[in-house]
Amino acid sequence: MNLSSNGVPIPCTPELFGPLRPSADLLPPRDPAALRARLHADGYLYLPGLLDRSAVLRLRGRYFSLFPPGLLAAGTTPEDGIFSGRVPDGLPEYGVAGHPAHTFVRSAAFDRFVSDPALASLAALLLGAEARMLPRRILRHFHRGAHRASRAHVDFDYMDRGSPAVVTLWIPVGDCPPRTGALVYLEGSHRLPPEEYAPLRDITDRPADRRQICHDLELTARTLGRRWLWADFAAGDVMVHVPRVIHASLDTTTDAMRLSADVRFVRAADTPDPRWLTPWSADDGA
Ligand SMILES: O=C(O)CCC(=O)C(=O)O
Repeated sequence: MNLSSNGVPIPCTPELFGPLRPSADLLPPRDPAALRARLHADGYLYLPGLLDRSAVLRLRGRYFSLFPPGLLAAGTTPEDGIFSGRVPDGLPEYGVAGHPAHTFVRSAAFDRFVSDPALASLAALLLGAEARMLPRRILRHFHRGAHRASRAHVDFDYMDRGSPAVVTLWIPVGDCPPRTGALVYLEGSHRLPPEEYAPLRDITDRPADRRQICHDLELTARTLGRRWLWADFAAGDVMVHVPRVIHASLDTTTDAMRLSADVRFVRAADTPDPRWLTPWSADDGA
């Protein structure tokens, strides 16, 4: 399997990659205390099949239906989300006003989907208190050929002006194996002191933005002596992670496009980072 992130190849070897540990067997009513302990031990929870697969695929279809003709391959459906190889002319920049992603995160259908009580009750269980979803919910859509993905980072660096007790839920909106651009987590990295990865920030392809750690995932893994943990995500799966775990995404190289949502919860009584209190726009600078 040829994998890359932001155009930089990363060899698919056992030294650099390992499997994410599934935790769906601990979901309530089975063992809530063990689920919480697992999140703190691993820095993430991989929950295959938490959501209804058909509801996730319907959401995928609704999003891709918003595009003008030409984005989807002939003879395929919006639910398939298969890239034609061409982005229609005249679309605004990704995620800014007028782009379908900007419209979609403000839509009733998206709001209903992320307001699924299963997500809020999971967040409440993990936070140990009533949970509040932050209104800045991000939709990420990547297609093959763009060589664009999320660089290695920790969420904390983007939300350090409010309560640090945050849980992020990453929801693939469609099947998302590594070649479709899956998220990968650096094993045990939530326990690393930030000074340990600070030098990597000088090697990034975006030196002006100190929040990202590095765009080179092989270099990150080798420097920190840890593997990237991966899974063959399917529609219906949910990942949960803590603000200090290093994660990144892989480039999309399949015809199927990568679509995902990330939503975050804090304790209802806590003060959240004010930048996360308004709906996401790709140019909001947060
Ligand atoms: O979906 C991605 O590529 C990045 C998502 C992410 O960083 C997050 O959910 O915290």
